[in-house]
Amino acid sequence: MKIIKLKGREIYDSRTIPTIECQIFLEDGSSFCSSVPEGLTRSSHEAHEMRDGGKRLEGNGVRKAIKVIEEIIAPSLIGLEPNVIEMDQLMIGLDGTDNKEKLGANTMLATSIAILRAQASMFQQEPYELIANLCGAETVTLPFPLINMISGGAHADNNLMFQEFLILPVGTQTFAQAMEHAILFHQRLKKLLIKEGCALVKSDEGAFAPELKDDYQALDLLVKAIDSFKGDCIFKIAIDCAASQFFNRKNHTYKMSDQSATTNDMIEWYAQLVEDYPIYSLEDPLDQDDWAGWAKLMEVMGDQVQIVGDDLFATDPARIWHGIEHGAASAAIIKPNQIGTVTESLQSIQLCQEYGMNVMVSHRSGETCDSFIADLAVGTSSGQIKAGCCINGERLAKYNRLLSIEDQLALSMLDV
Ligand code: 2PG
Ligand code: MG
Repeated sequence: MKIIKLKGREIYDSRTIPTIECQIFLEDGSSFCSSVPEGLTRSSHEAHEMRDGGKRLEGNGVRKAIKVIEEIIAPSLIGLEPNVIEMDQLMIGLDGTDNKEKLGANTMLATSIAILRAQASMFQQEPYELIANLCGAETVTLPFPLINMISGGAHADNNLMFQEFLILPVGTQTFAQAMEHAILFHQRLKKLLIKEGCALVKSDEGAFAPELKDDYQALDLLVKAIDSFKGDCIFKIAIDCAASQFFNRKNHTYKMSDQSATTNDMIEWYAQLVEDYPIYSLEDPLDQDDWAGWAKLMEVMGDQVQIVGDDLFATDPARIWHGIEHGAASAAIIKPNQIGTVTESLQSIQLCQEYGMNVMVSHRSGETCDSFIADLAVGTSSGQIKAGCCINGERLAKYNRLLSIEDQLALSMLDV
């Protein structure tokens, strides 16, 4: 089934920033769409995002990206059958730069995901089934969700230093049950915040963004909500510190409220935090280029808590490999738009899995309703996913897709 046309379209993400949608048409009249998200706290190691610049839409328009899809990529794909691995290679060749400067990671990823969907449908497969095939996997598993409940940092208009305070429901048998517990938690936390007199302001990812005394109060609120379940549902806490945001590159210190802290101070402080709170995971606890600090942190607490690299790795297999060699983290965040193609995202995941590093597939803070990352998490059996709070359509699109996949897998097991 050959590709007959590619179309690019400018749509808006959850922050009202323009983003690119790609639609691929096949000769039987079917078509497949995909759109890509956009990050706010971007790693400086992410691939290039193509935007128009200039005055229109504050420079964020994606008309150039539309032109790239329709005038540069389309002529190379039209007349061929969709094949994501081959076509990703083709686009990487067309781009020819180290960081997708010419075609744009946003442009390439939108096209790559649409190709994957078209290819899957040709074989009457779901996208996650094709992903599992591409990875040579015979079985798949559902990930467990890490759900953002309180936001701070650059994602919220409040005084909290850390970007995300997430919870993960533990001890549940199914994804559906984990979601049930998360939803109950969200309701419980809402009541607690009302009781504390906090305004129910929402962050970019739909999480609560209350004005609190400090980050400890956010953690205390989560613990209070956890305790209120009296063991009926069990939760652990995860934090995305997004430390590059409060790192001062000039004097190599971290700004914590009024004080400045060295890497060693930060490590000591995290060690205490992990003692005091039921923390399962710390994402980006240190700056994205503080490799030595990360390795030290791993030595001190790597066996007690999952240490996750997001800005550190930027989904780049080369940086992940460096991290593996230097023992810098025990998990990697995978955000396909940091690298720009499905194929390279799969390479990063497989590299982690081969060398015993955990994988957490992730959304971005500016999202569309595209649910590709849900299929990516299942098809690669990533084990973990974070897609924001369990509220707002663009976040629920991912969680609901996972519910639907779990349901399909249960049905197909019954069929056998
Ligand atoms: C993160 C993400 C998503 P952003 O840091 O993990 O939660 O934020 O998309 O702004 O980089
Ligand atoms: Mg992060």
